[in-house]
Amino acid sequence: MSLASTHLKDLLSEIQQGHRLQRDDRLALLSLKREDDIALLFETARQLRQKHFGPNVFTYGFAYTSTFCRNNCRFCYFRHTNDLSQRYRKKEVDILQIAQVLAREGVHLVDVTMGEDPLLHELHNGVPEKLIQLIKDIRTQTGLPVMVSPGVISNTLLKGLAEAGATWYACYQETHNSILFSKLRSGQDYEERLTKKRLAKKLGLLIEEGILCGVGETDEDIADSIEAMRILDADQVRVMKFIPQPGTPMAKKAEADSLRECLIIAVLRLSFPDRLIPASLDVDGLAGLKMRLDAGANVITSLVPPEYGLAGVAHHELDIENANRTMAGIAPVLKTAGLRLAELSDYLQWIKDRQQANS
Ligand code: SAM
Ligand code: MD0
Ligand code: SF4
Repeated sequence: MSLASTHLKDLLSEIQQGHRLQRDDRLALLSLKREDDIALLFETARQLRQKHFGPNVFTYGFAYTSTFCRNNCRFCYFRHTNDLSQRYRKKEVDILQIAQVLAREGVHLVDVTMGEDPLLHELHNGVPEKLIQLIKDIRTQTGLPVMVSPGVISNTLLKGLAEAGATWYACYQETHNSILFSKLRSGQDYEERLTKKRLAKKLGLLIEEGILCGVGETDEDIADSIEAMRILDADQVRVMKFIPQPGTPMAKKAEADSLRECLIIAVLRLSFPDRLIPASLDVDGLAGLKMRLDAGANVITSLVPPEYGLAGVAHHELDIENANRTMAGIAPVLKTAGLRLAELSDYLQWIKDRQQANS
């Protein structure tokens, strides 16, 4: 589907006036090729972000606490059968120290992410206590909101995490094409993964839904994902381009195009003007930050403190030990993008408003 430039201008100005994007509009925008058309789309995305958030950007610290995983996702470096990936499991005391370092740096949230590590699911008196206690401790010691990204967990653990004071449950479907899902997340249940997010929402958690691009999806699949995110009423929505990982079945697949990720970020912004959309440092490192912010993202994720032996996900090393994924690293980029770090109170207010809207 192609869109003449005059129609594009009309469509974008309608969107600015509150017109809700239809599936055909999304498909047309996703297929834009001309540089100046894409620039116009990004400009509209920035204007919508400005309308809802002003120049404020939020920042998320990232702690990948265990790289052990029982799953075998074809795209992931940490898949169970990848002998090349180095495994570690951080101790509670070290994770708390990392959380405090992040808090002192001034991030707005700590994202506690992990592989589906069987040890995390161990029961103590019938309760999977370890992660619940960790979240409680991070909450009391930092006072910051916490996101948990543990993959598919039991309903008991999910409920325990909500009660422990977690604010967010992040769990990305990657695609809402169930056939492609089965190829990517082989051996995993599409409905089960989706249902955890619905339950999390019912439990009062905010939820983040996400997709990958460059994994064999079509524009129609992306449009379907956006519709699925809308039905899920996700509070934060993301896309990340696929990065090929050594030792995995998709190691030789070509790396996706960053511009395509940015195009999808912009269409997400037009579809969800008042929601949070990440620009992840995990994908193209610090060098890729400005283009994602320019496409309408308003959260910088995957800030990782150096010297703690922490890994990233899409890039397990890029820009970590050189301290590029820190507040000091991102500060100049924010400035050139004409944005500023939000106050913590702004972030807490946004959370409160979303929780109220959800209840
Ligand atoms: N194990 C949990 C799970 O899978 O939900 C939490 C980890 S979560 C941070 C892993 C996410 O990183 C995946 O859902 C996927 O979106 C992204 N990811 C993993 N491998 C990637 C790769 N090679 N390129 C880009 N993104 C990747
Ligand atoms: C990121 N590396 O934000 C993190 C991760 C998990 N909630 C997030 C994918 O890019
Ligand atoms: Fe495990 Fe998550 Fe990687 Fe899949 S994406 S292999 S569930 S860590």
